[in-house]
Amino acid sequence: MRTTVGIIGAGPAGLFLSHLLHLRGIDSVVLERRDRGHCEARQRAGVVEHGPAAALRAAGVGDRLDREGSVHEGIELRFGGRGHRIDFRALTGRDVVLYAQTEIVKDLIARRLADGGDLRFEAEATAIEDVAEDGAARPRIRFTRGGREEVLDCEHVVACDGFHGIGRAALPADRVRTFAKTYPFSWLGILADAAPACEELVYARHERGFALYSMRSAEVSRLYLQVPNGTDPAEWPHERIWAELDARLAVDGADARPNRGPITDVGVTPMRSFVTEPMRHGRLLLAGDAAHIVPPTGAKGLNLALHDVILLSEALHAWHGGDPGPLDRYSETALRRVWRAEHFSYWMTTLLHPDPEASPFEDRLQLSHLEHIAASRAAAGSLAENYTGIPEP
Ligand code: RFL
Ligand code: PHB
Repeated sequence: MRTTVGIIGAGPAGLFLSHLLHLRGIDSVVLERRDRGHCEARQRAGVVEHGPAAALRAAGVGDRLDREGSVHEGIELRFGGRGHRIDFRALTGRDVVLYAQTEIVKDLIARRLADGGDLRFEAEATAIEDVAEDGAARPRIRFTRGGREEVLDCEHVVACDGFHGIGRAALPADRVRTFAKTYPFSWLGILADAAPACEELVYARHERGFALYSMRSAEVSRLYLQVPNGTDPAEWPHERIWAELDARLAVDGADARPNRGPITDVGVTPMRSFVTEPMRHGRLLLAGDAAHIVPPTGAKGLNLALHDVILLSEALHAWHGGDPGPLDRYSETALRRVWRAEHFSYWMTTLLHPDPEASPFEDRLQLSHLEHIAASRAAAGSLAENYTGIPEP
């Protein structure tokens, strides 16, 4: 079997790349180890920056995002029993769209299949190898499907296979540097059939821990609680979850409790920062979570994945037109944005989570920093700029 671009992973990165390449007349095959239903149901990100939202529209896959997504012109920072609105529109002229990653994945799968795209579910890539052909080394993906081993020969391979995929490990260890940071807490993610009690996202810093109030629709709330690493969701019966959310989202003199309703999904997400440099070796390229991870506090992971593949589709198109320059610069260009997002996500995380290992001094600094953002237009502007879309250098 042969294709121009072999893509491992049918997450947002792999699917959008396959669609963007199709629009440029470049064929690809997407190999995905899970089944379609699993990919479409995996609860994850919700915030789409202005730029990636525009790119989805420009690629003809933004109709439902425009119809069903909701435009958010700000967020609330809540601490010390008070809420402080960060007005994105006033500070940056931009906004973000709340549209679940599950829906982006559904839209992209439907569109690829409608366009005759070659998506292979339950096809697990097991190795990426170089094969000598006409004096050049071409990449080959080995994969298993239905118990059989098969091979896919390609001009390029793009590993969009997430943090636990095989792509990153296929880069030669002596050419690669990785940078990593862990955090002394995780997030408990909660999906509930309950009408959101607020219109905008609330990022709450409370002595008991961070809480995030987000939503999926007029009927579904998406909530997160900071929990210790190693937490088993079974330690969090539904009554405990609601009581904790009530406490952490409390506002002085007002009822800020979230509306309650049946909880349909609970999961624990560890917090991690991670970068691989470079994101390319020869004809093997990395994109999205395969190359970099951010803690979810800055809402950047999905956006970085989409930005990577926008760059990559342009670079691969140029390469096929005889210009290798953009592909040669792919890693360096992508990493500039990645590092900005790494810093912003780290900054938002350390700003909003009381660190169980921090000293009382550091705790006070955190509160002072929050007060500064609430009081200073310049400080709030920096948060808003980074949140809505990282300014190009
Ligand atoms: P994905 O989505 O992990 O997809 C990788 C795919 O590769 C498949 N795969 C393989 N397939 C074949 N062979 C193999 N050997 C394979 N190994 C793996 C996997 O099955 C999977 O289908 O990576 P991608 O496409 O790079 O997309 C990245 C995003 O999913 C991720 O960055 C975001 O979800 C992060 N994130 C958020 N990002 C935002 O921009 N805004 C947010 O609000 C936001 N909130 C979040 C988040 C991530 C979270 N979790 C659970 C990690 C909230 C949470 C709770
Ligand atoms: C979400 O709605 O899932 C969400 C929103 C903002 C974040 C992280 C997750 O920072």
